[in-house]
Amino acid sequence: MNEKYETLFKGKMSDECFAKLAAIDNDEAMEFIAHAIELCEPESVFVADDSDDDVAYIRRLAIDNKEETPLAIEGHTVHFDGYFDQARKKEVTKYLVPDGETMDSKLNQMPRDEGIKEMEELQRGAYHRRRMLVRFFCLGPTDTIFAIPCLQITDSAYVAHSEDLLYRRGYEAFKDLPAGAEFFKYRHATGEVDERMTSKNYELNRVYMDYTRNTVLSVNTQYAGNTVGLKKLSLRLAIRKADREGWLAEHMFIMRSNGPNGRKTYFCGAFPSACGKTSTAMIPGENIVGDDLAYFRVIDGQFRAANVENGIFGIITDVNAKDDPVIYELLTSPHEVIFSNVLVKDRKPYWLGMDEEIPSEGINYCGEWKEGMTGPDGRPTTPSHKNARYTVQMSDLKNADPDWDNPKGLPVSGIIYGGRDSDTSVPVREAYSWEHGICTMGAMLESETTSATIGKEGVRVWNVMSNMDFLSMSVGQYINNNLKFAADIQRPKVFGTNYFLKKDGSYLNGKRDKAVWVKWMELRAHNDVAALDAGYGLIPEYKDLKPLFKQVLDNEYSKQDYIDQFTVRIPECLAKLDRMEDVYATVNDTPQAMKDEMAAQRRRLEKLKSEKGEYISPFDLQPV
Ligand code: SPV
Ligand code: MN
Repeated sequence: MNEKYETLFKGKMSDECFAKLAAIDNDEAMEFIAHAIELCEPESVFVADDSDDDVAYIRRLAIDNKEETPLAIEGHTVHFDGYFDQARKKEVTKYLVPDGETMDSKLNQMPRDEGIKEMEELQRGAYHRRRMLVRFFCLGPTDTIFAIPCLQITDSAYVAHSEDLLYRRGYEAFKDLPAGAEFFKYRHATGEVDERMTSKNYELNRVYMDYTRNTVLSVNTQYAGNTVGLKKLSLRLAIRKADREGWLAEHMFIMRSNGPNGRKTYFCGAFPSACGKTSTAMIPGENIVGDDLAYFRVIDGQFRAANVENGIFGIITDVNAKDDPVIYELLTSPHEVIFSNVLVKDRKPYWLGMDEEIPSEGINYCGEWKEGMTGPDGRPTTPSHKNARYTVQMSDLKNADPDWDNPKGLPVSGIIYGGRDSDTSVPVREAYSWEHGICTMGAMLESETTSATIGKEGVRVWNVMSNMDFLSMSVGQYINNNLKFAADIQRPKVFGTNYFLKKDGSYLNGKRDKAVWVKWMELRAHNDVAALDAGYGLIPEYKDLKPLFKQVLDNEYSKQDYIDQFTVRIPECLAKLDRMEDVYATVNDTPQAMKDEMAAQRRRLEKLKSEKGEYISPFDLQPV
C-alpha cells in the first residue's frame, strides 16, 4: 500500500482494521477511502470484513448511535427517518455529467464539476465526532457472472445494518479482485442531526450519481432509498453497465410458481411502488426469490434472472395475517427485523392496515405523536407513515425458494408488468409476442402515484418497466435494449396485470385473486390452456379460471364476476393509447417497433369495436 494511505489509515483505525484494508490493497478502493477520510474527517474508521463478529458490531452500533431502538421481540428494532425524509426525492437526485458528454434531457442532471464541488462542500467535516464505516458487499450471487462488488462508506450504522440484511457479504471477493476490475462505490454522510438522529438540513439533501466513476454520493438523508448504496443508487449504475455489456438490470421481483405435478415456473415482475409487487412475490403456496431487483443474462442458451439482493425492504402498510401471512408471521416473531417509520407504543410496532387496533399515541415519524396532530408542514399525520417499511433477510423467509442463490440465476418463463388503473385493463392478459409485451405492457405501464415517492398522490403516471425513476439513459435506448435482449433464444412470455379495477367505486377483485392470475400465467407459460383474443392481448377463458378459483382460493367464481372483470373496455384502451402516443411524441428516440406496436394495437381495437361494440363481453371473443 502506498505510504500516504498507510499513514492516513493508521492514524484513524485499529491495527486490525488496517490489516483488513492492507489485504485488499486495490488502488481505486484505497483512494476512495482515503478521500472520504480527508474530506469528511471522521474521529475514527471501522472496516468490516465478512465475519459474523463485524456484522454483530454494526448491529450494536446502530443501537448505541440511537439510530435504531430495540423493540420487545428479540431481534426487532425500529428506525425513524426525518419527517421530510420518508421517500426517495426525485428533484435532488441528479446525474453528474462531465464536460463534453450529453445525457437525455428527460433525466435530472447537472455539470459534474458543479455537483462534485457542491457535494464536497456539504460533506466536508460531516463525520466530525463520528465513526466512518467501510463495508464491502456484492450485488447478485458472489463469484458469478452476475456479481458486482460494492464498496460502501457511511457514518450511519443503520445504513450499514440494512445492507447486512439486504445484500451478500463482499469483503472476500474484494480481496480477490484483479487490479482495474470494475466495482461500484458510495459515500453517504448523515450530516448534522437533531435529537432524533435525523438530518437537520433535509433541505440540503442531495443524491448525486457520478456515473462515469461508478460512484454515488448522498448527504443529509437517512431514508434507505437515498442512502443504501446497493439499492436504487446501484440500479442506475447497473443499467448503464448492463447497456455496455449486453445484459439487463431490472426493477423486478423473481418468484417461483408451483404448477401441476411439481412443475417449477419462474416469473419476474415489474410493478411500480404499491401496485402489489411484494404481495405477488409472496403469494402463499408459491416461493419467493427476490422482491425488488433482478439482473437478466443469457446463460447456456437460457434466459436467466438472478436476485440482486439478499433480503427485503418492503412496504409494511396493509401487511396483515390474512393478506400476507408469511411476512406477517416473520414480523411478529423473533427474527432480525428493522421496522422503519411505524408507530411504537410500549416497545411494540403498529402500522396502517395491520388489522389490529392502533394506539392513539406513541412515537412515530413525527416524534412524540398523538392522534389528530398536524405535522411541521401543517398537514394531517397518520399513526405510521404510508411508506413505513420492514427490512428482513431472505434466509428468514419460510417461503424462500431453496434455489434463490443459484450462481446461474433461474430460468425465466414469464415477465409480468403490473399496472394500476380503475377502469382500463383486465386483471391479467398475455402479450402476442416479446415485442408486443415490451412495447404495450412494459413501456406503456401506468400507475396511480403512491406514497413511496414524495409528491402528489393519486395521479396516473407513466412508468416505463417501473424503471422510470432509475433510467440512466434515454427512454428509447432502454426500450431498445429490452427489445434486442436474448433475441436468438426462446424468450419468456410477457403478461400485464391490473389488480385495481373498480365498479361503482369498489374493487372488482379480492386481494388474493392475484394467486389465481399467477396460476393461469403458469399454465399459459407451458401452453396448457387456450386464451381469447381481446385485441390488446390474450385473456383467460371462464372455463379455465373457474376451477382455478376453486382450487387456489376455494371460491365459486361466477360468470358475472368474470364478465365484470374481463370485459374489453375499448374506449378506455383507446384513451390509454392516445395518452401513450402523446407521451412518446415527447421522447426523442422512440423505437420504430414501439410506434408499430401502438399502431397495430389501435387497428385491432378499432376493428373489434366496429364488429362487437365498445364494451365487449369475454364470452363474445374467440379462442386462439
Ligand atoms: C421502491 O420505491 O421501488 C422501493 C423502495 O423499492 S426504495 O428503496 O425507496 O426505492
Ligand atoms: Mn423498488
